[in-house]
Amino acid sequence: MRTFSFLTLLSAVSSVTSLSIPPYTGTSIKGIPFPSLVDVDLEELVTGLESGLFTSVDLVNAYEQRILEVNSTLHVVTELNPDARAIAKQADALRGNGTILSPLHGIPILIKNNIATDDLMNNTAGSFALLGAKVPRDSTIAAKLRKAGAIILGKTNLSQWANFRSFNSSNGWSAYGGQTFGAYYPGQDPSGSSSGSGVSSSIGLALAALGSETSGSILSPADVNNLVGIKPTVGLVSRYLVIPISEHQDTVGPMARSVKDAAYVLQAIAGEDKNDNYTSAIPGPIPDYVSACDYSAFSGARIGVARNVLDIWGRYTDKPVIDAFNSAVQQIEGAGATIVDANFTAFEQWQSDGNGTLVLNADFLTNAATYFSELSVNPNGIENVADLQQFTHDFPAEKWPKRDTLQWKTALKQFNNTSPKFWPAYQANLFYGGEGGILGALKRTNTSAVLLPTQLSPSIPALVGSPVVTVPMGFYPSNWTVAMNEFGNLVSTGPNLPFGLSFMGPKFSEADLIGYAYAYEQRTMHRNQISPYLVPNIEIANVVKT
Ligand SMILES: *[C@@H]1O[C@H](CO)[C@@H](O)[C@H](O)[C@H]1NC(C)=O
Ligand SMILES: *[C@@H]1O[C@H](CO)[C@@H](O)[C@H](O)[C@H]1NC(C)=O
Ligand SMILES: *[C@@H]1O[C@H](CO)[C@@H](O)[C@H](O)[C@H]1NC(C)=O
Ligand SMILES: *[C@@H]1O[C@H](CO)[C@@H](O)[C@H](O)[C@H]1NC(C)=O
Ligand SMILES: *[C@@H]1O[C@H](CO)[C@@H](O)[C@H](O)[C@H]1NC(C)=O
Ligand SMILES: *[C@@H]1O[C@H](CO)[C@@H](O)[C@H](O)[C@H]1NC(C)=O
Ligand SMILES: *[C@@H]1O[C@H](CO)[C@@H](O)[C@H](O)[C@H]1NC(C)=O
Ligand SMILES: *[C@@H]1O[C@H](CO)[C@@H](O)[C@H](O)[C@H]1NC(C)=O
Ligand SMILES: *[C@@H]1O[C@H](CO)[C@@H](O)[C@H](O)[C@H]1NC(C)=O
Ligand SMILES: *[C@@H]1O[C@H](CO)[C@@H](O)[C@H](O)[C@H]1NC(C)=O
Ligand SMILES: CC(=O)N[C@H]1CO[C@H](CO)[C@@H](O)[C@@H]1O
Repeated sequence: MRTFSFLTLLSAVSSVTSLSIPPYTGTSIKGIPFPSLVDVDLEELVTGLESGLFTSVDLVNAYEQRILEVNSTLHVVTELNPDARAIAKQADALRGNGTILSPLHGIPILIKNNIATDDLMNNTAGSFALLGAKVPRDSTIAAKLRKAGAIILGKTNLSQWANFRSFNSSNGWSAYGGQTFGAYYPGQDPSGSSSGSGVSSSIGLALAALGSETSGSILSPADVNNLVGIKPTVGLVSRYLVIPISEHQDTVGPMARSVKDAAYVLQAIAGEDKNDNYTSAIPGPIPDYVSACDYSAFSGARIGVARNVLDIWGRYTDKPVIDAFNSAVQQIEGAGATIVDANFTAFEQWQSDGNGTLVLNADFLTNAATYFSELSVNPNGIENVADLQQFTHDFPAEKWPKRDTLQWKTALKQFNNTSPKFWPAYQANLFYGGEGGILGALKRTNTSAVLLPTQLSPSIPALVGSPVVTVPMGFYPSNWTVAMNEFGNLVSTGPNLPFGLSFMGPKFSEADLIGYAYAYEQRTMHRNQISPYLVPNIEIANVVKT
């Protein structure tokens, strides 16, 4: 357990001579105790910057060296931003004359390699098809991070095309970035598709990272990498110039080590954008997500459990996960919530329905073509999914056919989302996610959130674009038997691997979900109960000039 606190450092800084150093598990900078970068949170980094203990340039140097320490074993980061140090210098200069753009001012953040930046970094979704491609301007997300003063430190590896290429591949593999591994067990499946974002946040290669989700791609890597992940409502965050799968399901969100840090990052990226008209559904001013972090959030709350989903899928879920979930429900009840069943009434019917795949295929055909048409430089002349498939088959480094392209082959046989056939398929999604799924369950039971183990939570909210927040809930016992993934190259479950708890809510209920997630996190702090087997050694102290 760490013992450093925000207040400890403030008093230490202001009275260095009479300092009595408290015990701590981190490092010390200029003789002053400071948490290790694997544990540090945003408020602690801000305190260090404000007190002059270190600069943003120091942070960039430390994080870059950490990335290089583990890059050849974990393959987490595909590209460093060559401008990061100059941006940090500028942030330091602004801070020096009293200009602070936001709480993220001068803080390094990594972003998934499908979020475009108009700079020297490539945006490829892990494919050589887009290497060297250029966008005419920053994605709205990247522009918002810059406006908040954050430093985009680099691009993280991912399951190629956000896992929309193969029927049989491995999480976290891309032709461009290689195979990402998790840091909690040698050869760990990092899950996906925001694999590098998950692993980099978990071992402190930046304060936090952005991932994207169509169905599980933030939640699942947050789950297995001991992180908080926020999958925002589709439309809360702009997708403009983010390589798409589905306009109806895609969203971008933070992956961080604490609920509050995730809330700070969400605050910076949420908001309306004329280039993504789904954001016009935002119901009002963006709430203050940081002050939504409320220890008493469960007091008087009605919280549901998707009991029938647990009954149906629980059979295939490992006992440690179910046991931890049952304890979590009890703790939430003990914290003042009323717990009721909130069943997804059409869940069984949904399992044998194929409309969800039709919707994703149809959206990808249209939305990928739109993204390609927005490029200002398109070196391989990729205009649509057929071109992409051809390129991938012809380019040896794409590892076809060992890594297949069956997702595209299937999509290309089908209609796109301008076809009249799209509407009924999409309506089926809205039923299974809505009346028959999460939205109906919330309404019928008058609950403000529904709980599931994160292993079981992503699919139904994905259908309607509703939000989910995951928080660490526990981990497998140290004698758990190792099991491999289907592709045969990754450890999918094993000793000490983490897992999380999901809070699912109505659209645009992020502030409530953050409140619950925080109230649960602060009572349990499961994140601190296990450590990664591999953590970089470089700390800020190693780069600070004294
Ligand atoms: C990651 O490591 C590989 C192998 O050591 C190296 O070639 C590559 O340049 C590194 N990537 C970055 C971003 O430094
Ligand atoms: C602060 O410094 C920045 C960068 O050097 C400069 O652009 C800005 O004008 C300065 N602002 C004030 C209020 O001095
Ligand atoms: C982007 O890709 C080009 C082409 O391979 C390469 O020359 C360049 O170094 C890459 N950019 C970064 C920041 O790695
Ligand atoms: C968004 O814009 C597209 C055309 O750019 C239009 O077809 C669609 O109806 C708009 N959607 C909303 C929700 O306004
Ligand atoms: C929820 O579903 C389970 C079956 O999985 C059932 O036992 C339970 O009674 C249901 N709860 C409600 C309130 O309908
Ligand atoms: C899609 O939903 C419709 C309406 O419920 C149903 O008739 C049809 O069989 C579904 N299609 C597939 C492919 O499952
Ligand atoms: C979508 O399908 C329609 C009808 O088949 C076709 O005219 C259009 O070109 C397709 N759009 C894309 C992006 O493939
Ligand atoms: C729903 O629950 C809230 C408490 O969370 C309560 O204030 C409200 O009266 C309830 N409404 C209905 C219709 O039961
Ligand atoms: C792991 O340890 C627990 C007790 O700590 C024991 O009950 C269980 O049988 C062990 N499992 C294996 C696979 O050895
Ligand atoms: C998936 O790929 C792996 C590795 O090539 C192979 O061993 C396995 O049999 C494949 N599974 C299926 C279902 O095709
Ligand atoms: C850009 C980059 O760092 N690529 C590395 C990713 O990982 C592979 C191995 O899987 C390396 O070969 C690349 O150099």
